Amino acid sequence: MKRTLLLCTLSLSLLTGYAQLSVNHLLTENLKNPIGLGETQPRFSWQIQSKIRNTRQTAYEIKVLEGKQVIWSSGKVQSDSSVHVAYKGSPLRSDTRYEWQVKVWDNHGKTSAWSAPAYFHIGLLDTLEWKAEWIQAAFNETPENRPAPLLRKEFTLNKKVKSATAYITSHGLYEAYLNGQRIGEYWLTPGWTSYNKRLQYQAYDVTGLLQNNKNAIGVMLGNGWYRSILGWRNNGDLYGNKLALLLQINITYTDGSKEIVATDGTWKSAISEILYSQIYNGEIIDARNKKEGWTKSGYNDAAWYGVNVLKESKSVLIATVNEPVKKQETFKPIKIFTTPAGEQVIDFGQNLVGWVKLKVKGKPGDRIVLSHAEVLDKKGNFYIENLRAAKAQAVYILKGEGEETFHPYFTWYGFRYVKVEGYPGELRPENFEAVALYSDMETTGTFTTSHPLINQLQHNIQWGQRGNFLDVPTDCPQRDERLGWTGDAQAFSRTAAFNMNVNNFFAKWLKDVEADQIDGRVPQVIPNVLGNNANSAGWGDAATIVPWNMYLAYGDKRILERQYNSMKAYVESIRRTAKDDLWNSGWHYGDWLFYRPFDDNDGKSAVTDKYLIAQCFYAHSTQLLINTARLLNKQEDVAEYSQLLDRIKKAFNREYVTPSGRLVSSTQTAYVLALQFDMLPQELRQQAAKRLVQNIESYNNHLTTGFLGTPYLCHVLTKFGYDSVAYKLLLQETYPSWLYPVKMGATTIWERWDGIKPDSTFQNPGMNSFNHYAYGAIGDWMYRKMAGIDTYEDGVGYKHIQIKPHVGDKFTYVSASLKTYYGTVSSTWKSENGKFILTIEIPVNTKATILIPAAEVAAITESGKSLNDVSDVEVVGKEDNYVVVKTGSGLYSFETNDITGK
Ligand code: RAM
Repeated sequence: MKRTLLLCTLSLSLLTGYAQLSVNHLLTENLKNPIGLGETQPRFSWQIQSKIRNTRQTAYEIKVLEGKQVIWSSGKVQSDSSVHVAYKGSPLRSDTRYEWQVKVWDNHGKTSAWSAPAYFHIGLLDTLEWKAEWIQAAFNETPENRPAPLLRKEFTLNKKVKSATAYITSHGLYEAYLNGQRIGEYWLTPGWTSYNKRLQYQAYDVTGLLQNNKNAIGVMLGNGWYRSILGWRNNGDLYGNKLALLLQINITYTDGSKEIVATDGTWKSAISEILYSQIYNGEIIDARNKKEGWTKSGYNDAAWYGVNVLKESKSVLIATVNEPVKKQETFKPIKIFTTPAGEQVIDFGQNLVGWVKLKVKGKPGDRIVLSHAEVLDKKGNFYIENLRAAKAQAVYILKGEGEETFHPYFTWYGFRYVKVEGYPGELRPENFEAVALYSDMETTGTFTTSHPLINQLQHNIQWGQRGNFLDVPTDCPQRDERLGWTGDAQAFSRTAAFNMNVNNFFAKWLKDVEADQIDGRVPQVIPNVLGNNANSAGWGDAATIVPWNMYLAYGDKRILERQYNSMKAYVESIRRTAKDDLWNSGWHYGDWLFYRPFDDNDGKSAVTDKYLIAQCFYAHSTQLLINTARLLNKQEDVAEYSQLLDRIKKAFNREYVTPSGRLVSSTQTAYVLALQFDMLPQELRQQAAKRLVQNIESYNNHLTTGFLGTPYLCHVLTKFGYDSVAYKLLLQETYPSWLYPVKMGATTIWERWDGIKPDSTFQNPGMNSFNHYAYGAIGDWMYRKMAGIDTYEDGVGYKHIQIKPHVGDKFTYVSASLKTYYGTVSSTWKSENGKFILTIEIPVNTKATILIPAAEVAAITESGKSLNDVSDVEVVGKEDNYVVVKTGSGLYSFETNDITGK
């Protein structure tokens, strides 16, 4: 009796638990509890949990508190918005922490409790609030001898501290300590922006690091992007030739009084153990020069140098928008071996970006040299030719007192293998660890299938992203390059937004795109350190494509509002050069690194006319500008650019298309771009798609596209009903293909389709990165078409989700998930014993249109019930080989006969 009662109560509470509505995962400006925001109207997002299907928010209420006092209440707002809801209260104050909570009402008549509080902290909104002065170490340097400076200061606090925030930035990179403890977990701060125009500061809550009475702060500076050599013309000091620090700690005492500790002329400076630091070449650290205890109080700095105070405007200072770089995965050696050439090499099993931390015991002055490589050559020797001029070394000189630990501070390497020279004693795995560094973005996507090679491809795409999202989107993280190439960024941006939350990462970078535009033209790398300001088609278009992709993926309209001028200026800059609406001048990269066999005696090179490409991108950017103008209610621009677009397409057809619909370049990229960007009149599209397929077949089902055609290749095939051809390309294992590098042992995406040739020799070392993301752009098709997860434009950011799997007959299952701002969307399809099972997860407060590959409604069940009997799934009709249904949130499992041909 008692037991039954207990069981009853249990199941009752479970039941009520199920019925509960709750809110969590609160974000401010897309970040969890951010410190130092620069926004005056930060936007809030939250997620809602309910086990009841078809749950929508009908109303919300937000309250913002300062301490215990509510400073803004939205009141109950009848709305289904739960993402990017802007603060509308009285002005927020600098250097202040606020908490916020939200509660929601749903369409089932339920009300949630108030969420647990989240907080955000506003940084220094006005440059006048910077009391700190820029300081520089006062010791002399020569261009050959530029050791990293240390800067320190002791101070006394006589009252009890309630809260304290440190605001820090630098010319160069900084690493700061308070009372012997590292401030924060970020690396390579303040990150990379177009420093002369925009310099980020970071804010840290240092309340817990301060001590009663005596305190000491110490900061080390490194050359970083500020004055390392960047580009390949031996250009250093691109932003200035002296490192400097700007730091202040804003302290509030428990009695309400305030104090600021800041950089000024009273600080001291010294030479650190980092004798040399360059991004490309690496670092030299001499532990004998370590100043033990320099970040603690009581250290004797009598022999230290003073500092120079720099008079410089602080108007370029901005708050940090994106997630700074952090240490991420770590790797232990999978193999330590001697190469045929006699080198001692460690294999970490993964091509990654970061550095190696090592432990060692030795004699004073022992010198260890670590060299970094991505690959071994044909014979198994350490291969560094593709690093070009980058030395990519870490040199450690031992102090010789017990066990010592070394790692670099202000540089990074792209590597899988490390050659070790001069290490005293045997190389043991426990003494070496590789640490991956990248911007601390949330991992949002998963993608797995029944096909191991495709899973490895996905792994490689993710690692291509991890290795190249180091504060700015870069290309080659290993050689003397590491630049923010715009073309690569736009090509990969949509894939990137599946794997990780790149919303703020790109929001920040796009501001640098705008800052570096010249008369609207977009330089080829951002920040622009090459000084090249010519528009190259497909590169400059990052200015329109990336904001639009961020809008689609995250529903972030503010990015479009803020980039509108930049987008428009870019289109206008092309318009100014175009003649009769044709963009047929200037230098262009074209379909970079397309298929080009060395012995091209039968015309197999896939050369696409560069101006044909340019015209396609001109149209595409204009289209995105029109879309944006429409959203932002700029009707005049909509009209103006719609007419322009019409003329651009007409000019394209006049110049590049024969009357029967053949393009002057008979390449895959030409047809792909023309079809993807709707360049051809409706009646010529299907035949063009057919020509594309014929072209692919003429290469025996191989792709021949470069950076610009590749992202859209499979999309175009799918759009025109050629899924099976798209799958053939995807699964192609011989060069050129996505799986060829996988078969050759790649752990990342390569810059070239044949970085390593079938005979194990290398492509031209002048340009052969093994960690590049451009060709990884196939990831977008894998998520959107194979797994079928997409967002509709009438509900961007996955407010209105599409699930439409395109089933490939070589797969028995494909499973993908995506953490959206609303919650997790997932789609898994399985083909099992003649049955097709589609399992789907749709987050609360979104709706979904699901296309189930099935011949008829009657053949489908959902969670075991005939679909016709499921009241909360609305059958809409049929579309091609799909039954179309509409649902709201919840878990759904559809089953039907397998009509997919397996
Ligand atoms: C090389 C790289 C880079 C590309 C440029 C044009 O530097 O391949 O990714 O954008 O060329």
